Amino acid sequence: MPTLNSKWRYLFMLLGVQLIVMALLSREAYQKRVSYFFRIFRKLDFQSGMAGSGAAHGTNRTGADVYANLSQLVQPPNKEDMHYCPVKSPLLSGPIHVSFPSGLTLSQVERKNPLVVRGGRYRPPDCEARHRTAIVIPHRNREQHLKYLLYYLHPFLQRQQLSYGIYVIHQAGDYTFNRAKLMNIGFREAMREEEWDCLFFHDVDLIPEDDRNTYICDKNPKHAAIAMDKFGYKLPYKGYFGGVSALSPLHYLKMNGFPNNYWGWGGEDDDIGIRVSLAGMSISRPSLRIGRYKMIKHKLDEGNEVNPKRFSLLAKTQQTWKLDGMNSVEYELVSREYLPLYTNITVNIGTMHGLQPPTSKPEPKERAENRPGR
Ligand SMILES: [Mn+2]
Repeated sequence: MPTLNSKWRYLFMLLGVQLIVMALLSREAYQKRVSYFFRIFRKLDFQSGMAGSGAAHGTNRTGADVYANLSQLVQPPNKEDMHYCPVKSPLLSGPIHVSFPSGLTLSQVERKNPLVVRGGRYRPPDCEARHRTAIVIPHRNREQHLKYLLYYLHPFLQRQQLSYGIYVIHQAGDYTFNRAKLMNIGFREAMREEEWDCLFFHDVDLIPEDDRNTYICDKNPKHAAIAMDKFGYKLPYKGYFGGVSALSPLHYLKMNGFPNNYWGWGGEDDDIGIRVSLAGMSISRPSLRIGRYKMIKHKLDEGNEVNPKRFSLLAKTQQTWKLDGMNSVEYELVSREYLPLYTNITVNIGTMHGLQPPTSKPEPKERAENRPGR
């Protein structure tokens, strides 16, 4: 006859077995499913008013409000005694809380960033920045993502006391998308405006989650998006160079920029990684703890289908990198607009068959008097 005691023993044994199974599953490919269950609990936790508590737990740690402590930024009474900013910004706080509130508008982002000037430029009001960084964002039909990125990126860069500018390189028309070619164009268009000492090539859907991930260049080309939520906050493979990377103008020219011949999704980031080593450089990376990014979930875009040629192209990088890149990029500038939060550069980049005029040519919006600093 089973006593109460043996019933309990049964129950504990069952629980134990379940725990072991869970542990095994979470180690293997089922990690996603298990973390889904945990997330349900965390959501409840979040809803009961725990948002922004600053507590760090597991991989889904919450962090500070990215706008916290930016109200301290004011112009000093006399601009003559401006000193260099400190080597380490006192505004940094580590993990940033990232969520995507519906109903956010660009004018709200503008109001939250009163010190950002036309074209998406900023310099610290109270000290002379040690670094000048341009952010280059290839873009088409991702207005929602861009809005969230701007919401997070502006205060993130201000916390780092950088002098910066944001360039959105918009591919005109609906021909196949070409991310790497747009970045070559971003490099050229940004450098002709200012002597940036570092360029961050930034996917529109990746939000940095730790403000110690400084947007400055290293001695070697830097791969910054090393820990994305999409890959379980780990590097997916050793040579991965996708998402967000940082190169100085010297790095960029040394490797002849990026390839122009990757049309559609995939491969170009690996090509860029290979170029880095072919040009005799190595890849630098921040630590896994701070190179963290949240990706805004989305489906594969129309006009950005998986590129079936990507593997055969990759096999030829060694033969092609000196011929195809910054020294061969061809495009047609359609417009340059200095918007409140970024500089929008619309370009016709043609197709893999060459540079043809777009079917309907939009009116050029560029006006000389609109240009800052030239
Ligand atoms: Mn994406």
